Amino acid sequence: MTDEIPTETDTASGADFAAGLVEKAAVINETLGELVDSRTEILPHLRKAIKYTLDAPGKRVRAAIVLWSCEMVAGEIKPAAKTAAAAIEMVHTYSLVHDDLPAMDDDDTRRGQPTCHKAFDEPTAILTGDALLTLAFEVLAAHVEDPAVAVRLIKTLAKVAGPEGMIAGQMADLASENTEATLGVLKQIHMNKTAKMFAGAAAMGAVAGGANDDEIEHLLQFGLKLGLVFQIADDILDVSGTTEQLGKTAGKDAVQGKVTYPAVVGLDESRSIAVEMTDKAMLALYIFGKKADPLRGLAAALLDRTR
Ligand code: GRG
Repeated sequence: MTDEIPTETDTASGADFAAGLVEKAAVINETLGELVDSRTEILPHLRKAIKYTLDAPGKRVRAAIVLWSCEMVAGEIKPAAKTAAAAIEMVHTYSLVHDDLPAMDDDDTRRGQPTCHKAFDEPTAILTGDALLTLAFEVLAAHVEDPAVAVRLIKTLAKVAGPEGMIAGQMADLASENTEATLGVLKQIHMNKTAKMFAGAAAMGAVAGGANDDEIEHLLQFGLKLGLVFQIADDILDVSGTTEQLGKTAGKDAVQGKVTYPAVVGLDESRSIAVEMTDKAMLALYIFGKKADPLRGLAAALLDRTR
């Protein structure tokens, strides 16, 4: 271990990061395919909808963080990390399917294709989300060999995705539409809605890799900061990106009166806050030294992402 704080030149290049993400996404897609295919009693219509949503080209960022985090602490991707990566991708995908429903954000496009309720119907989309959410916890219970690791992974995922995490954020996000939220309230919403899932991903990878409590805590802090940057970038892209580029409807936040960073502090200040948060994310990695370079590359790339 080293207490040296790496400089920008120590981080992986954008090309390294992109190649790393492609490699991780292949592992995640294969694991997701195996896990769903091995559940032979899923009815054909539901299976079709599950595969439709899971096979769509999501970026797999949260799942990749699980794998990078495990690789960093253990020197390899442990089987438990593959299961954990698939589980968090299932929970994330469920949240997108439900978020797109008419009762929530009412969207037609997701991951570059018609949303689940448009391609199928609303009851199927509700049940697809329910199925992905429950399957995530079943695979962790069934496939993680060490029961203590399985319980810790289940607890972490439930905490960050549940009523004190993503669901709290979604609830507050809906309640804040067309209100004048302060920066503090906005940060709280983004922390819960988005950042905690990133923190959970980083912590789950660490748990799967056998990290100690101090390492897990640093990775949780890294994930929180990174997740906030990811959401600020999302808010900025909603203003500056196109629907084709994003694979989802651009410009919706303003139409729906969403509380976002650009709406509250403007585009320039949003970018400054994202840069500052990225620095804080990098700082949380200092205890890992050079081994954290892939996560540093990820943090640098998320700051400048275009989709
Ligand atoms: C419905 C319980 C429930 C929660 C919904 C995820 C979410 C909470 C809402 C979706 C809308 C939104 C802007 C959420 C913030 C998190 C976010 C930016 C999600 C999109 O994640 P990406 O860009 O998506 O990683 P892909 O498709 O690449 O996986």
